[in-house]
Amino acid sequence: MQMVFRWYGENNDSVSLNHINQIPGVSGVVWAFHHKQPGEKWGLSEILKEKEHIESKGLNIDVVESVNIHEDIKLGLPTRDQYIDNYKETIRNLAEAGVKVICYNFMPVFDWIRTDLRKEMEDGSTALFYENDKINNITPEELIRKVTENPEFTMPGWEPERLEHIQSLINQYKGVTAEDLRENLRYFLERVIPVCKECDVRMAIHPDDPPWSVFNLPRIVSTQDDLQKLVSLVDSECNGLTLCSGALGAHPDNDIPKMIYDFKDRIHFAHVRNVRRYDNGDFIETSHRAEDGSVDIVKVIQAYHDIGYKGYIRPDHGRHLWGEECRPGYGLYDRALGIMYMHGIWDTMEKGGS
Ligand code: CS2
Ligand code: MN
Repeated sequence: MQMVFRWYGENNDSVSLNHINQIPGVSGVVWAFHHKQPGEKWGLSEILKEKEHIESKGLNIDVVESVNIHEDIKLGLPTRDQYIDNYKETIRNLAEAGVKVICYNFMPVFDWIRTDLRKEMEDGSTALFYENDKINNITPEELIRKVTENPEFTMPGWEPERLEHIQSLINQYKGVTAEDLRENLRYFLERVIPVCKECDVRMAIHPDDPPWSVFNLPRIVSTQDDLQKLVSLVDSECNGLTLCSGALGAHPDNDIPKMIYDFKDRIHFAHVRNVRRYDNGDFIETSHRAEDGSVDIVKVIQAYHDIGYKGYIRPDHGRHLWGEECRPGYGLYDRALGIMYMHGIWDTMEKGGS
């Protein structure tokens, strides 16, 4: 496995490249142009500039997370073709700079959703929390008001400039079924995967978070069956997965080690995160340690070791520890602890432990 660490860029992250370099066994950063709108092209010269900066600190740029998909592609509108053309050009430019894996998601309107970005835990740390009733009993309009009134409550997809469009976007999805969404994903993949093959890049879709439908929007990357359908959409190694143990692990039916064994040839990027699930559907993000959450991270890492995983792996969200001020879920300390936990399990297996 190749350990990498998500980094939001200079002036956009409380963690620096120097910090990342000091975590044992990290070879690269997972980066992106966060200022780009979905559907916008990423130019070669700006990519090369970022590459030079990151490489000057001794880290590689092999993994990008995310090149976001324009909603017109997800909705299957006639305007999608121009955005798909842009996407293809971005793939070519990223490949030219040496990028190997592109993580993306196909969730309508929102990326991950939580109801509390800094829920206090018993030990005084804070973590991302999802309260099922709150989402089930709130309309998107009310949630939008809450986000507008409380700037701290900003999640991916909830950026202020997007808020006013969210309601109309949600309306556009009325009548779009999961099958429609999957067909739109097929249309997209059938066009970009040949480009990936040509330039040796792998697409790695990130699962839905949480892995069920919210606000009646369709979702198609939530279960074992969904992953099976996804890999069958286009039968190529380039059509792959980001297996996120945290996103998928929020649903009790998802058996993460089984998914690792079953989809081993298609996993190009592993996100490792633990969550504690409650019977009412709530969940909180915990430390990586197996005993702290509901996902057995020891079994997860063992499964990667068993399949001889050579791909990229990163700690996903962490808790906020020791008073750290950082992006929600993306502090330095807990993710660094997570890395050492993963290395510990992996290295023990390498040395013949079980
Ligand atoms: C990430 C996702 O922060 C996270 O949970 O795993 O937001 C991920 O970056 C996107 O869904 C990928 O497109
Ligand atoms: Mn993830």
